[in-house]
Amino acid sequence: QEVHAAELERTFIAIKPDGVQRGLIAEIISRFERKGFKLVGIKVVVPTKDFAQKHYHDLKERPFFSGLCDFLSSGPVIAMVWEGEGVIKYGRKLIGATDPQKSEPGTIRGDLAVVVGRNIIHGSDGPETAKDEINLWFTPSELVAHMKSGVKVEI
Ligand code: RTP
Repeated sequence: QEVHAAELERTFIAIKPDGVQRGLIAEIISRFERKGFKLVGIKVVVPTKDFAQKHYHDLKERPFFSGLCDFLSSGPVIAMVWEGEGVIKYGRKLIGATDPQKSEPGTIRGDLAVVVGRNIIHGSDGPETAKDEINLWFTPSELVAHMKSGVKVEI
């Protein structure tokens, strides 16, 4: 059965500075990749504090907002867009609960993190947020169009 690009769901996933600093990039990418999701955009960015505040605008009333934005802008972040059926919800499942003390073993945070302020990864929490976050972090030309098979080039 053919799936058209327009029907394919996309989500924004970021490996936060602690995940990068701890050398967990490959480990995290590998979990999404082995599940069967497709990587359609990726870059290394050091966000400014202003940019971090835009990303976390929903949390601006929370007491940890400023510290959280300082942290997100403290070093390189791996910004990614992953594509696939159910990727928004299932991506959150792969990531695990926000507080690593409550994340199940087998999840990224459950296996690899200990405290909520250093939970190594971010994932969009719904279709609207996914769209907003993808638009905030990426331009359309930075994302590949969906291809039916992995390789398109014929030689
Ligand atoms: P994320 O957006 O990063 O995937 O996390 P989330 O939806 O699971 O959690 P959310 O409530 O949106 O919080 C965003 C990030 O804020 C940090 N946080 N710190 N100090 C605290 O009590 C606290 N609570 C949340 C976490 O890094 C969380 O991922």
